[in-house]
Amino acid sequence: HDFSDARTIFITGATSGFGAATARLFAQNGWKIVATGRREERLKDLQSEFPEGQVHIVQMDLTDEASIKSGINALPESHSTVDCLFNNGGLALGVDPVPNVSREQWRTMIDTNIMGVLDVTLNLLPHLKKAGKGASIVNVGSIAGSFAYPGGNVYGATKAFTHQFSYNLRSDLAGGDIRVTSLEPGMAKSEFTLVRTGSEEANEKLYEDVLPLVPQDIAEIVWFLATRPAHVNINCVEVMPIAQTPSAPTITRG
Ligand code: NDP
Ligand code: 8X3
Repeated sequence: HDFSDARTIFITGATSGFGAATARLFAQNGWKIVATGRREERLKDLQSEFPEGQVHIVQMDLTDEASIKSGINALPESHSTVDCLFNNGGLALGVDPVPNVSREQWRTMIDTNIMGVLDVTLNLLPHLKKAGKGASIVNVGSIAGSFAYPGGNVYGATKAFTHQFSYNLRSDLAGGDIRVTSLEPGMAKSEFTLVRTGSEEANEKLYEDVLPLVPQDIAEIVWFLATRPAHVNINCVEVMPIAQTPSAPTITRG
């Protein structure tokens, strides 16, 4: 296989859920992949599914700036021109309302969902610039960044950050070639709820009798975004399963 002319997508959180599905979809369509995440075994499994030279893996912890920098600085020449950055890695921790929260969990969400996205973006910009016209950044926000719910406190706030940072980044990059999209999904079945609750039971219960989005749905949207003509910037995509609706603000009586 000759991948010398293939485009490259850099994915954070490629070991599971949206990131893993997106890696597979782009690889099946001939793109080169930089797959990153903490769980190295899963990265190796992903790499082994595709021809040699197509998937470059980097063990990277989004809460650790040094690991982001060293992973990006060590990109091989073959994967160092990046056409799309999928800022996807992230997590929620905890479902309880204030004040029944853990400061440590809050810190982890802020470090991962905010500082991780910032550090990856800043360090990857020169590689996106090398790609020139058609380059894009897709940042994963959430409907939790727009719609409040009890227990959403800091998770939702980190995703509101993602939305506004995406828009502000577009402003900073004005006049250049790099597009920026805030992709804001609703309920989707991945390992998200398992990580958030630490409970198989809670995970099963949330998705009971409902058809949520699946990672492939998100992968197909990322594909659409990354393959628009170079002059088209889709600012924001908000997507829910048909079974989920934006509900009215809650009223407390009595
Ligand atoms: P998963 O739990 O299935 O995947 C999360 C990914 O993020 C994993 O690959 C994980 O990799 C990575 N990740 C988490 N923490 C770190 C870290 N410190 N360093 C590096 N990678 C990390 O969940 P989803 O696929 O659903 O989540 C992807 C994104 O989508 C997240 O940002 C999430 O907030 C967002 N989202 C999810 C929704 C849902 O309902 N599922 C809806 C809207 C948004 P590893 O553990 O190997 O490091
Ligand atoms: C995940 C969606 O609504 O479960 O970002 O918080 S929600």
